[in-house]
Amino acid sequence: NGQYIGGKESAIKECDPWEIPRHHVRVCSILGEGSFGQVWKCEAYNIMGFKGNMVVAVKTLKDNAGERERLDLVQELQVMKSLEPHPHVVKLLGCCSERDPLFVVMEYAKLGKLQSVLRNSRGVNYYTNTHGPSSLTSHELIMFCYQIAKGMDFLSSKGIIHRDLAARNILVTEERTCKISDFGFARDVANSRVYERKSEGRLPIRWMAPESLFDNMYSAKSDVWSFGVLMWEIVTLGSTPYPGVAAADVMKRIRDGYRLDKPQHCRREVYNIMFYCWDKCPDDRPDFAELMCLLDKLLVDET
Ligand code: ACK
Repeated sequence: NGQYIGGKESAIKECDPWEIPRHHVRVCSILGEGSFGQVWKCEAYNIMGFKGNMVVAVKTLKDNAGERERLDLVQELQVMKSLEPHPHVVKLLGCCSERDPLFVVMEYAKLGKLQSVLRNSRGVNYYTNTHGPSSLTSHELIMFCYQIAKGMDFLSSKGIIHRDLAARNILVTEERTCKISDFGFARDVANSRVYERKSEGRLPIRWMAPESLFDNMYSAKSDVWSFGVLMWEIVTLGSTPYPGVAAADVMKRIRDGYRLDKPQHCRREVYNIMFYCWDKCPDDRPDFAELMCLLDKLLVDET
């Protein structure tokens, strides 16, 4: 019962190879929405050389979105256009950008956000504090970390800083493969390596490195800090970091050298890796290539 959108559109300009005729995109259902954006499950017809219908995810802006949100989505599209395909980065399939509404057409990841996958895997008694069994094995959890490190190694090698790396921004496919998404904040900093944020929007405080929190400095190494927090989210099956602590107090604690505790069921070797990501000095943190090696070693030693 979906509808073709903008069915009368004609004469798509040839200049942008990413441009898809809007009437080839048919909306199936809404996947989710934030305050300014929406993501739709759609069928796209004859795109990317694929004959017939393909299930895709389409990101759009809501009517109340302002210029800033629009620029964020345009920026996200730009970053995605600049990347060659990688197995652990959500793939851009095309866009409808010649008139409003802007559509960013991406590959569809059936299981949705990693954060929900983690939370849904919890045993029934999680909230009574008696952990029931998880439908994810510890091997799978470390595999998620490894895949994300691999995707981030690729992005950082392209000079891309994500700046909002967190379980809510990782998507999971039907085959349980992790894909990095949500490049709305990402910046291509190939020329500067360290990005200085000029204005303050809503910030992901609990995932931010001290130099980002206090000096607005972002780099591949501030993404590494966030990766450590993301590992903590994975190991705790989607808990919110610094549970019960207000954001202002999180900042204070980080400044005073406090770090996330080792989760109850977390192996020391796993905690050591995340702790290494939280070195006060960015240069003393591992890079994503080293994180891949450390995580790979855990996976090998396990088997
Ligand atoms: O957990 P979810 O279903 O996964 O809820 C969110 C929602 O849209 C708002 O972001 C889902 N979503 C976003 N991008 C995609 C995608 N490429 N494939 C499948 N679901 C997606 C996300």
